[in-house]
Amino acid sequence: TRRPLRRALVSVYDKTGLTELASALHAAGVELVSTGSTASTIAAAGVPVTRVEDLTGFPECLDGRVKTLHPRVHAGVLADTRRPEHLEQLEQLGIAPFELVVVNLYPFTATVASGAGPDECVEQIDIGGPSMVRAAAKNHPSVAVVVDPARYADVAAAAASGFTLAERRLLAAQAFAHTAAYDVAVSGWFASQYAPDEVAAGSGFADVVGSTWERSDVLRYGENPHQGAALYVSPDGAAGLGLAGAEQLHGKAMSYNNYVDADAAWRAAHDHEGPAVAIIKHANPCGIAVGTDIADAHAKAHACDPVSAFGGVIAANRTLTAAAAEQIAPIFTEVVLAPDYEPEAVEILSRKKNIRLLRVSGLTGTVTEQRAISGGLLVQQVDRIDAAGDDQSTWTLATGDAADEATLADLDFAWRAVRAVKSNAILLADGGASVGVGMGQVNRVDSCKLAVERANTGDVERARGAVAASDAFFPFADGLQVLLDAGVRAVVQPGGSVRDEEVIAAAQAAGVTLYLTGTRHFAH
Ligand code: 93A
Repeated sequence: TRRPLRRALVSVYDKTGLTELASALHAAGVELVSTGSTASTIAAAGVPVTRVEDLTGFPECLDGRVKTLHPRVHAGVLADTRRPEHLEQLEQLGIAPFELVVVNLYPFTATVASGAGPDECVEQIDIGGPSMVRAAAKNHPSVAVVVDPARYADVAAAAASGFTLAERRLLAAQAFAHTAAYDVAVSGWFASQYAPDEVAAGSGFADVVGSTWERSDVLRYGENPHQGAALYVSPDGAAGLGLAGAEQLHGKAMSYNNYVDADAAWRAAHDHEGPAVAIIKHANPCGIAVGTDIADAHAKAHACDPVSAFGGVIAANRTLTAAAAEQIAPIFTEVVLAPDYEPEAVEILSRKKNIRLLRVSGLTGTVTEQRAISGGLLVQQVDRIDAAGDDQSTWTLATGDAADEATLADLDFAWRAVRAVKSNAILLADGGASVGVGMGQVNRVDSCKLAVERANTGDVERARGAVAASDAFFPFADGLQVLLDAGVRAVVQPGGSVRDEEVIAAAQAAGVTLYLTGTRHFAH
């Protein structure tokens, strides 16, 4: 199925690797046809090249807007050489077919990013390039198409023998992905420039659909080894913001699951204002704490569940200190994230070969998040601790004595921390640290039992005297009763169940303070 290369159409904006490619093709006996400055670059390297103008008999015109948009070019790209009648027609028209098309497009995204004005941006919308790319990709039974200079080595290697059909199919798939991404960038820019009100009014979230997300890394695999995966950065992330734009200071390459957990950890640590540390496993916290400094916060977070913290991801919302690094070093840890590191901290942690150290600049400005569903995509605003009911001053005291200052601080902490726990979520806290987490159960009673069980593992009984937060209301009194029986001193929950009265009565009977937020924080 290899199709020997006799003629190649080469028209590239990015001249990287061009002369080497042209030399290799020429050495293999491939005839080159090129546009203006591509042809000049090839000729300057001493490689023979035919100018498109000489092929078409038509000058490049209109400032280069019309270069390759000509039947003599497109018939040569689109002829299906499996069909005798196509070959016959080419013969009659005096047109030779192309077996290879190498194109890369005008740099539209880079022009927009440079802050250029609208006219300049529009001028950088490539018309002829995508036409050739799409034509060649459509005609992959006859033509190989290359859009990425990273592929030139493959072209040089295949110059003498040609590409197989399987290779041409793969190249075609990449080519269509490339032009599709290009058009998404163009449409996104047009929407934000010329239809911003429509975008804001949210015919949904056109900012997502039309955004210019770029692949920044191909990951070894996805959630499991049989799943392919890649990392994309949003336009915000490209500026080095957020996890996707992180700088890795040490360790093995990040995996898909590392990213998932790192993101959960990073967000959880940023839900608190004081120095905070979140330790995450399988996207759930095995400990979250605030402290006098990062080392203190880490010690408290780790103490929540030292067994589960093994192999976890640790995020700090302040510079990671040497003292914190000394504490973390003996614990097997997959990833550490921090806005910065004391130089000594990097040195201490780098003694471990595999631990990944990431420097991350803030949360992104990204306000929406996506989740794929079968046949589509769900888009929503990101959940942050900024809803009306997250401000303690808006809470309603449903029963019991108004909490003292320390208890209020713990309730505030627990409410912020429970946001990071997968639903159904119950979090017990004491002294600015989680002490028991009940996560991801399909009924709230089980989450309550789990939180209490975790708090009371070993010989410690930490549930007694702790405060509790529930991410959503108690539908019945039974879940809350588990917490009351375990001796919690105060509870915060959204309220709003049809059985609120029963639930409040249970707290009242136990003499426990209960606050209602009116806001919930499901996380599924
Ligand atoms: O302005 S275009 O849309 N019109 C065309 O007919 C055309 N043909 C090729 N842009 C066109 N190209 C693009 O020119 C290619 O996609 C490539 O990016 C660039 C190469 O031009 P040169 O060889 O003059 O550098």
